[in-house]
Amino acid sequence: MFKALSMAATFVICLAAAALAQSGPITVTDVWARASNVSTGAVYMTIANSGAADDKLVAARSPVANQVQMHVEIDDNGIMKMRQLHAIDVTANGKATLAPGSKHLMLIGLKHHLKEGQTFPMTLTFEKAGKIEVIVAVKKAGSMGGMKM
Ligand SMILES: [Cu+2]
Repeated sequence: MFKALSMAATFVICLAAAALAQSGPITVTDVWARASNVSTGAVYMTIANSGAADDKLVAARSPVANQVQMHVEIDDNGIMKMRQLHAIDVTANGKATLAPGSKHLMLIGLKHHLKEGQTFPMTLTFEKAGKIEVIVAVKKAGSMGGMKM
């Protein structure tokens, strides 16, 4: 009886967590961060918009960092640089892909290192869809370094 109840509770919590990554036509999936042992980190995700109106990500924050900025990596005469964005567009019936070498959310002033296997929460704010809470999974640091501020 007790086991059945706790399993049911776990199931409900999983459903709730999955449902939270959506608001209106906006769905956020594949949210992950690169492991980091320095004061900054990068978060990647896929944002889909199934609606008929354009939307945009206008802000993000997380308890693990003092600040979260929206960045894009650009190739400046062969040197990869990061530029801050004021918003990330998610067009109607389209999607925005945040991935290494392109757009990402930059964690500035990490309060602790990000270790592979950990998770942490992040709040995304969209102009129309409002706030969406996501859980970020920390993955291996990988070999795509060379990020310069
Ligand atoms: Cu960056």
